[in-house]
Amino acid sequence: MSEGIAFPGLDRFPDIVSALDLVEKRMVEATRVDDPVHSEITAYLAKAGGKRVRPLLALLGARLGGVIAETAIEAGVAVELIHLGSLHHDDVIDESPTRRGRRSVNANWGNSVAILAGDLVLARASEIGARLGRRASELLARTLGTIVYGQMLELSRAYDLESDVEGYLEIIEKKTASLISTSIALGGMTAGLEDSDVETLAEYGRLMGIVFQVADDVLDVVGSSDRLGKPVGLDMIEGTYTLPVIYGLRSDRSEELAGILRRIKELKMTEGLVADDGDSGARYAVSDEIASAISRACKLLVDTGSVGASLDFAQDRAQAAKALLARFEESPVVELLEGVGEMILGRLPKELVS
Ligand code: GRG
Repeated sequence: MSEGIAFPGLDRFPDIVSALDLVEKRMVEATRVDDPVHSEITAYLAKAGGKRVRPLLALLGARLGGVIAETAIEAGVAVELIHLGSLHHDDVIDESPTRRGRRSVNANWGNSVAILAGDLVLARASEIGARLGRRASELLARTLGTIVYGQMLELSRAYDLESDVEGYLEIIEKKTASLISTSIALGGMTAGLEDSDVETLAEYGRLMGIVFQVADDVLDVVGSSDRLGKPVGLDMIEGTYTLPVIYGLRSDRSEELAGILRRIKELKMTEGLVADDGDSGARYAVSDEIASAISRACKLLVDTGSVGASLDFAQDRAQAAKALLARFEESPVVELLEGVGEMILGRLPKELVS
């Protein structure tokens, strides 16, 4: 199973907890088609769990403006459906055998069906967006375009040993932070917050989205495969050179790291990254040689301080996001939002987070 984020303190908000339940039900309903056979496919990922970070942020944004209205729940469904649609496509691109601890849609039904199911889910998100009005609908459509463009940039920079922090930031802002930003801003819009407050929430979400992705990228280096639900170092195998790797490539052991990364690429190209359909279900099968190269790379990234520097980068942004909330009156919701950075970074091994 992949790691989840616990949201301590959420039980103090029974209205948000019950709104999240409603989002859950509506989301599954929204992914159904006329017949049960195809519905099993189109609703498969919606039923597979997930942290529901985006709907939660939409609801918290709405709660900042007062009560959670029906439109806030719809906003929560729309943003999670966009997330789900992009996951369908992401798993096809990565040939991923698993998602959320289960076989992926593509592993079960093939790439064509997975792409179509993803498109259907996205179409349902845009129907809901249209019901929320033109401003919401434009924001959701723009965000979807941004996510797709971010993914195109990521693909075009695969295995690029010249990858830099600026380029990395551009990619993660687009592929991850844009939807997190939209989620909380849209929630605030549904509650009628003033434009300047909505803009602050959007910026808060952008910064937290960066924190979220950097934490994910650090986990790829220092996590355990059991808890991640995928092999450690998968990003390096796939040629996605994230912040710790970029720092490593600028460290005094850059040549050594570049050599390991070149070898991993060679092995990936010759061996592929096969899905092993064993008794325990689909999973990645990584050769001993790739695993040993990955383990050397990960150790180097920790020893050169590249992991630590990535965490500092994330922590700076988490603090900046928290500081933005000063414009809102103190309240339990603001307090919860102030703690989101710590929650995200709390997913990382304790000894890494100061
Ligand atoms: C939407 C047509 C279309 C294409 C999408 C593949 C692609 C283009 C974009 C990739 C977007 C993507 C998957 C970004 C990564 C975002 C991310 C951090 C995913 C993991 O999110 P979590 O941890 O997952 O919230 P859960 O399972 O908890 O929901």
